[in-house]
Amino acid sequence: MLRIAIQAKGRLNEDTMALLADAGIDVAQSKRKLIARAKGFPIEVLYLRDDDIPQAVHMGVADVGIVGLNEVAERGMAVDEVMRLGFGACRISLAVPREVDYPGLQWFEDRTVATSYPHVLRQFFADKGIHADIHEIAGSVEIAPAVGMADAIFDIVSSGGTLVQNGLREVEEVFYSEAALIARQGLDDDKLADIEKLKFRFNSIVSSRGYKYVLMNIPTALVDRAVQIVPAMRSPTILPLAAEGWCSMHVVIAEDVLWEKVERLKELGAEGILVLNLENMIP
Ligand code: PRT
Ligand code: ZN
Repeated sequence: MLRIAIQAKGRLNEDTMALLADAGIDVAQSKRKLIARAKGFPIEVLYLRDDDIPQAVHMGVADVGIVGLNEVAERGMAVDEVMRLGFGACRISLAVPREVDYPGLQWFEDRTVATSYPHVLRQFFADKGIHADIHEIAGSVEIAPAVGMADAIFDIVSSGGTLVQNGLREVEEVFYSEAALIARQGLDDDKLADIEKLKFRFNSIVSSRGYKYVLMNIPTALVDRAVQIVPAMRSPTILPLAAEGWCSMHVVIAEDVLWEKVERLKELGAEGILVLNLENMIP
């Protein structure tokens, strides 16, 4: 039986629970319990603060975990990154007061930078040969320059709205992060086999995101031209219709080009176009 550590509450919790549910792992939602048994997969769920997940996995309190790569990098714990999960995307960036005329990294020489990610920042400055004073604070990093605690900050950014609200400007993107499945190093073969199964389920969910399943009726004579509009995974599925000279074509289309493709197919002569959600895509 595997034990997986996930964030008890916070930004990653909802997407993590949804991923487990889509993967057929049914976790009893009792928030008061630290550990819950799941149905549908031999797994136990351990709810932790995200900061504690890399260490829990490193030490074997849990075999696997779902956590932001930013936390994995900051904690500096040796764990294996099994796969990236496509949610919780953000970056850890250096930001300076808006009015600073920023000439490049040398601006940070001998300045004070407030952050909750001192380890990642120390490594970055060491690589770049910058000597700065790193001031570790636990929260509300973005207000540090305004209250005179620091010249700049190094913090998580996603939309950038928080920086703007605090009169700051992002000048260097240092670390890209998203949620990932991590595993303890040196697990036995039984556990590794279970992790492979978990990975297979997660993969089929993550790779189906951003795609739609599209069905349409189209004159058989136009199929070749339709295929050029929508190059499918391997080749589109074509089924004959009872009506002479017509067929039904099924394809997978990326959401960002969906409407453009559908309009072109309609112009070509496709009819009865159905767009369906795609839950899993098993390669
Ligand atoms: O209680 P616990 O310790 O478990 O949670 P936490 O409060 O430490 O973390 P939480 O829940 O806020 O974030 C969990 C993880 O989500 C982070 O470690 C990142 O991997 C990821 N993530 C993704 C983010 C953001 N996006 C994000 N925007 N974490 C934090 N933020 C903060 C950011 O620091 C900023 O202050 O959200 C604010 C808004 O960001 P903007 O740029 O959209 O304005
Ligand atoms: Zn945290």
